[in-house]
Amino acid sequence: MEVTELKDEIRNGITNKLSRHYGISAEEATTSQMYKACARTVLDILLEKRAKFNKQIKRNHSKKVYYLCMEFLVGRSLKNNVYNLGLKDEFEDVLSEWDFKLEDLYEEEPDAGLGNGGLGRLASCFMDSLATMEYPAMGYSICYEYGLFKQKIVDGWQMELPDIWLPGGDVWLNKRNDLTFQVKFQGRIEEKWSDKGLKIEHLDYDEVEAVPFDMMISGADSEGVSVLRLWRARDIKNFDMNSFAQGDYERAMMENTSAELINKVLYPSDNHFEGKTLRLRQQYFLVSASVQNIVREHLNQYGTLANFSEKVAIHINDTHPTLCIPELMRIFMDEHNYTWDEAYKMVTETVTYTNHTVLAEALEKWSAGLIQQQLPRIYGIIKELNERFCHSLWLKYPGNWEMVERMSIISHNQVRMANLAVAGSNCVNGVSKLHSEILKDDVFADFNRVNPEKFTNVTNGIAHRRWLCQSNPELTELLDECIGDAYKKDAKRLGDFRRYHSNKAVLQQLEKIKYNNKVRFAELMDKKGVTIDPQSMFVVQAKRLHEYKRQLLNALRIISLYLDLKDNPNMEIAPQTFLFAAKAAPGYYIAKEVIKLICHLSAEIEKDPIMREKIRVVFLENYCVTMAEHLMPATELSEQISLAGKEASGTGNMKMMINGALTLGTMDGANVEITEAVGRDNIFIFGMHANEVERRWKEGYAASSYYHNNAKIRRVVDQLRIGFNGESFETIYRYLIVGEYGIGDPYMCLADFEDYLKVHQNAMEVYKDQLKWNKMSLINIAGAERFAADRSIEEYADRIWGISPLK
Ligand code: T68
Repeated sequence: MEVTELKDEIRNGITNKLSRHYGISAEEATTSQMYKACARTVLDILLEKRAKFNKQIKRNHSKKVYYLCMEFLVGRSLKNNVYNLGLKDEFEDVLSEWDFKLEDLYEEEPDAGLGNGGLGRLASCFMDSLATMEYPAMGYSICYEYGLFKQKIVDGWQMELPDIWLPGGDVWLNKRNDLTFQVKFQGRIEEKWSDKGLKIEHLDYDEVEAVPFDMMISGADSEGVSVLRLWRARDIKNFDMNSFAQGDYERAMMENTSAELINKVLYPSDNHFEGKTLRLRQQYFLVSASVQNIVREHLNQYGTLANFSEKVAIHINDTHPTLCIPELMRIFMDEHNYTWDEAYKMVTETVTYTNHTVLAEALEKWSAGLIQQQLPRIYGIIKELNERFCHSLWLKYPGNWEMVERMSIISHNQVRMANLAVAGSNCVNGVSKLHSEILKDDVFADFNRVNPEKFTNVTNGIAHRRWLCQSNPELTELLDECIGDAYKKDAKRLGDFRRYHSNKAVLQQLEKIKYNNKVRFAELMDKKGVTIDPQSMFVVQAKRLHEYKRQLLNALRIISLYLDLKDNPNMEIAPQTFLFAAKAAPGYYIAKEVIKLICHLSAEIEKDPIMREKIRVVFLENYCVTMAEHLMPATELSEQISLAGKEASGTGNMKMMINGALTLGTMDGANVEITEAVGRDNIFIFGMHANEVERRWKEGYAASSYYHNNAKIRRVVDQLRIGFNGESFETIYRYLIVGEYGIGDPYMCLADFEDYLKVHQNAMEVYKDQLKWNKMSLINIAGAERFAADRSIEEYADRIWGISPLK
């Protein structure tokens, strides 16, 4: 289409929306009304585009992937879609006719925070890549009414407020009343014999209706559009028609809550299993509605299920949607009369699974009784699946009952979801090389012995168009000038930037861009009443608050520096700002104590006018996708300091590196591959390696010996009891030295402490030599070529799902 035509279409779209929804003209519109009118205009463009794309997929009989995930951390949509559609200039021009700025409209949009952290954000990045590379794909999740809570810090303590995103966010949702499905809970199962054989009947169940709301995600410079289908629950059975008919409205309205509870709120813990009934109902609700939808769509197109696994790949992102395995079995057997063996074959050929954690407390183990009560038919299938599975193992490894018990799906009245996911799928992957090795050697060692071909690795990646091009326009411009813009569609081309590693002008330009981004970030924070000096070095740890991620180690190091500066106020150091951004799960006490420590340490330093010129600690309230988009481009040193072996991959590490930050981290998750990509000289690595951690742990780790034998550590830890800003941190002191079960410091902060201090000193030395620093920064930007989500998705498509792009 011609530019003028495009602009006409946009102008008409906007004025029509304004007139239809608000009865006003563009001149009369508020910023919020204009945002919504633009969003609706974009949505219309996307719907049309999606319809075309869908037609082609259908015509080609392409195999399709369905990505099931309890979380999608979408963030804002307007900017991303306008950018990906390539309509930024056109929108800007049209809006300027009415004195509106596109940038201002972006600010009207609330984040869709339907996820906790890395797992949910990864799912969103993948939707972007799937659309851009024109893969036939669809995402499924829940339309939570409240996403991840809003964080408020009061006197250093985290408070949680509801995240009300729908007014403002709902313009992106396209309701599909024509595609509802019934999901059954509770009740009882009866087996009846007839001349057609055994018939399973589910009686006295509670029924909930699933209503889909579609979100469109545009591909960049492509014909592709991904649909993210979000389910909402609607009550159908509990409505008391009798009372209603008799005019007793009060009574009829009662009870109308239990179904709608299902999509009320996202569970706010990451990397932790929550065995609550409502969470189980959420999981089954997602799975049942999605699988019914997938089967229906397949039947509509092909009229048979015989070719199901040939045309359908269902991916379960972590174990949260694992119930899709027994749910598919149920549909194949109970509704389409397949035998057990036929159904099992089809299911395992269809389903694939990604593991995102090795933490024991995160592995899902549902009480068998709870599943039996809530999902009686599903429980029956899991039980039979387990019996057959254990029997086959027994035949293969006669007498090895220990191994069979370890691999069993049900054990001690608990359903182990990871074992079910592995047994019911054809491929299992970890999210970084190291993590995938740990899965094979440790978590799934027995499964790997039986089916080594099932296990593989796909290292995570990020949507580089969002995290580099949209978030960091100045760096994007520099890259365009140096290497052209092919890297936007082909991230490998970013590697070409290496050529400039000794180009002084480019290196200076990099430094200037970083400074400008820091200034912008400081200005943004200033509006919120937070003072940051852009002349200081920005050292950032931004991620969920978790013991294994060791924000505490970072805090202990800052305390050590603080004590040194107290001793010697004239110490020469480059001014540094230590930025923390993290949400803690609401019930995670020690995590909240760490936030409090950081905040009080910050206040203590702030009181000392000499100290605060040199170091400053800032806790950024309410970290979310939008804040990350401002923070990543401003980061100079990226803290990735988890205990080796615990962080499955990390993706913040990739976002910071692609924006030119240097990583200071342990040999954990994708840090290992980042080290490979940039070389040992362009990264700051410290601490024990995963195997060393394991060995030390087995020997019996004693944090107290570090305390007793190392004066520096002792002084820092003792300072916790003395406290900061009038607040003592006895709990953290005890956590480190005494421990809950006699094991102090379970994530070995003290063991890595000295090495961490050293590597920081080393980083500060290099920082003094800005040219060298910029060179390293450039090599990191170029090295990020392999951490694009496009690359991850290509690997999934080729090696795991067996799907091809449309063209
Ligand atoms: C993260 N996991 C990993 N989990 O911790 C991170 N958990 O290393 C990895 O990079 C990322 O996944 C993507 O692979 C999570 O984010 C959760 O958020 C979560 C949510 C609910 C229950 C358990």
